[in-house]
Amino acid sequence: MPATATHPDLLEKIAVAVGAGAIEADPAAMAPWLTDWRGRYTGRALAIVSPRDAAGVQAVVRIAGAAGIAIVPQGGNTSMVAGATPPVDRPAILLSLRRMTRIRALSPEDGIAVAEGGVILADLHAAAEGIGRRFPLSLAAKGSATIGGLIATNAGGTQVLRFGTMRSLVLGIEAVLADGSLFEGLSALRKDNRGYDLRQLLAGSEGTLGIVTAASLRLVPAAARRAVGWVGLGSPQDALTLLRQLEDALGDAIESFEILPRDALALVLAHIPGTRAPLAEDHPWQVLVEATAPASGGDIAEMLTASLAQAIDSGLARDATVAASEAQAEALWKLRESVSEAERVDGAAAKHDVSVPVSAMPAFLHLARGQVEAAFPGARVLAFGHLGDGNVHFNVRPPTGDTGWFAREGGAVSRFVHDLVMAEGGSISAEHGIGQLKLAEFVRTADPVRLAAMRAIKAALDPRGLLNPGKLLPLAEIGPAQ
Ligand code: 2HG
Ligand code: ZN
Repeated sequence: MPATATHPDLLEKIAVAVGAGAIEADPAAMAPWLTDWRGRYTGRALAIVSPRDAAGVQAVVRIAGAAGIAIVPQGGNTSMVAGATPPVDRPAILLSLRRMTRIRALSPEDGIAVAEGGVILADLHAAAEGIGRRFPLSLAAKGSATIGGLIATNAGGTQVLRFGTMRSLVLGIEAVLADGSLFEGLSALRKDNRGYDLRQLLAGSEGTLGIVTAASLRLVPAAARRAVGWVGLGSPQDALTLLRQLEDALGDAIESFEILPRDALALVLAHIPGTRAPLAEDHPWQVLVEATAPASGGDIAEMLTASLAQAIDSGLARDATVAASEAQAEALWKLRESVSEAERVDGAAAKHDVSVPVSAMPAFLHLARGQVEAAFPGARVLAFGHLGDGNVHFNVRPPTGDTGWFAREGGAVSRFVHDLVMAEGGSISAEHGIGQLKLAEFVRTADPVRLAAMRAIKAALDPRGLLNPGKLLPLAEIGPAQ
């Protein structure tokens, strides 16, 4: 698509509104932002436009809208479902929030941070720490994922067990809507019952209803101490029993409870430099558990160690270690957070981000694995993640050495896995969203009432289908831009 030749006026108008320095139309410079993190989708853009403020975003949306050009919002480009990759079949502006990095306010009294859409999660963590508070959402991509994208996808991560997903941490939102108007919903009132909750409608809308330019976010007291343990177990059922025992003993100090099968640890040790096995022996399943406590809350490491020792004595756990230093805690977290990257380095995988009721997860893991392996001989299931939330990444890797398998069987495997999940009353997207990757499967499996309501909302707020087309809802159902 000869971008600048086809739409020179458009880019000129945008340059007048936000400055020529905010526009990048060089194909080589744009390339890294046009392909998704796993390298499965590559889109096209007339230009990447990076405004500095909400007024700039409004101007770009208005100018592009007047020309019928789509807008694809993007933060750190870490979507697992190609939710921020532009389309190939219609002209689009890639609207990057990466220059909107201001933390507008930090209030320890209100327990609130007001951060712009392009603020990187790790930077928000640091800023909150600076005032003795904590923003309690974390995930492996924290060094690049941005607040706007985390809200747009209602991100989960590794602390959902205690603090919920992004939705439960968002108190207010400022967003540019499809007509260029600004929804000024930053006021972080704890109580506000003026009808529809637009904030929560925008959270998880994947950029299809508005572009999040800033948010008021809930901060929690900083944890004075944390204890991180690694446990070897025989089965997911034992892991779940252990979680409930730890909760009985330590209450809501338990923040993370992440499960990994033997193969996931092996992949990390093989592909991620500087990692080593935390336990002397290899176990079929492993759990990373993190507990935190305030200064007055007793020695949390001692409490976790005692509970894990009891679990070993009773035969529930096979082995365990508790980090003796912050460096050891980081090393354990690195093992967990590197699974996705190790799997990516290893090669293609059919990825399924699924949830079922927590109590049903152990049986689901066992039965679904058996059924997938029977139906797709040689396929290797790698299911890991957030056991305490009833959400695992039920990924399926090709038979060893079969390079054509993914293209041949990937779609059928995904339909097979999703059918098993739906039969359990589960969700085919627990935390990554729908984006492009899950779109066909979402439409195939979704309740028609849910789909109709979503289409009606989209049609009301973005009747021309200009915002992030081709994500979440199929284009044909909204109608192309005029
Ligand atoms: C995680 O929990 C992420 O590590 C990524 O959500 C999961 O790569 C995946 O399938
Ligand atoms: Zn996850």
